[in-house]
Amino acid sequence: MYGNQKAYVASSLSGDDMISSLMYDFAVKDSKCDHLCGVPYTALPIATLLSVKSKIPMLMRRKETKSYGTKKTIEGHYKAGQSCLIIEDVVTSGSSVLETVKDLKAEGLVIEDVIVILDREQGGSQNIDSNGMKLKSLYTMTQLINILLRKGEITKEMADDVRHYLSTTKAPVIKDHSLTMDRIKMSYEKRAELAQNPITKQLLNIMATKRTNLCLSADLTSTTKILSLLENVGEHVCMVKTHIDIIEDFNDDFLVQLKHLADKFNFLILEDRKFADIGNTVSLQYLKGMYKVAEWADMVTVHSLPGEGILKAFTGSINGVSRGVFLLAEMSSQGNLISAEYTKATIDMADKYSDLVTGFVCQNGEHIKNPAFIQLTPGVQLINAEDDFGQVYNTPETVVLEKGADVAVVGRGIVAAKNPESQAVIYKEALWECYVKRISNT
Ligand code: S5P
Repeated sequence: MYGNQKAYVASSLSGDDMISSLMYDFAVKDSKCDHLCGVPYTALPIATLLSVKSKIPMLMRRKETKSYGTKKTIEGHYKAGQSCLIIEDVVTSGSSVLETVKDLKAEGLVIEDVIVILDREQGGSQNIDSNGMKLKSLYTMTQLINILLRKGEITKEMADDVRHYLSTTKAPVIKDHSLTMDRIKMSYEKRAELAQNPITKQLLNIMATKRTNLCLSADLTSTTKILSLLENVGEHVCMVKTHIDIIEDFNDDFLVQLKHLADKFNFLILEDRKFADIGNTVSLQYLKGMYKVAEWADMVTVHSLPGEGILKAFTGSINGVSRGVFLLAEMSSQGNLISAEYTKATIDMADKYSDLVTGFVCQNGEHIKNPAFIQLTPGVQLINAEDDFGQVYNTPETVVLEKGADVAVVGRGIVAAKNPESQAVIYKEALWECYVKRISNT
């Protein structure tokens, strides 16, 4: 039990004042957080007193969004990336805490700790823990019963009844992926503010302004066919993915035209080279050879297989122009040999290179916690299917809502359609609708 409790009980302080003094000494005074936020409504007086005492600015969460004006759910002065400590009076299941956290995380705030006056020990602590935070309680119900029993305020029978009730009545288990994957509830605009790599920032801003999270994989072998496809589809995509080495009539003029279309329609170019050699060779493959990928590709795909050295072959800018890298953390093909450990190690590898790495090519982004990284997911068609070579397709709903894709890659779903432009519109709208649903408060 916390040491000063007795002294405060005996003092002349009362009610909210005494509780806030206890809470201050217990968990606020040494906290390095940028903000405090009380869970509406009953914890608001305590949070307010703690904010005044600690001089840590308070944020307010509206339970009902205003129907007029800014429609903001969080009031206060804050920036994405700042930390916030949650204040609650009583925790049973933790669901109110989690609702508040969800809204704060949607604004890009970082939440690690929740402090509560009383933990009823019915599962709230476990729910908060399994959703990526720590609960610190001033009192547990067991401690409170023992104090009341010792003071003769309740009988032994009553204490046993309450203990029995608490141990047999457990709150439902709550696991919400959007709470552990911070990026999932955040808008692309907000995430752009956090991105360290200028290309990532640019991509997120293009997605937000063009209202599209569709990447076209232009897997055609003739330059004229690719250019005419992009002339029709360019306005609907945020990114075009190329395989430059499958083109049969490659020439330098193609690159000039490709860049012209990228400027005209405001999309970025990803060369899907899947580099996978030692750093020195990759550096030559990237900078030299007939394709001179570094000169025109905003981003490239890179395997993590050779280890960290491969990332040293790239720089965040070439001749003053920003560049980015997508690391392959998973593959969409049936029976591929990538393990869960490999995926996790790939994502961890990027931490030190956040000024270079734009994101990850993967199917399931549960390990991508940092909102500054983009999840790029290929293997997307309007119905679940498979091709003759083991490529597995999931629908827009599955990849965006269930698996966390930020950008979906569609190749043959559009390229092989009778009317690629109208098909691109169908994909664009379906994918955008899923994203809007994902970041909404439902
Ligand atoms: O795991 C992967 C990674 C990539 S980059 N699975 C993939 O399919 N890709 C690429 O995405 C693949 O090389 C192809 O260019 C595109 C998918 O094309 P589609 O025609 O199957 O949609």
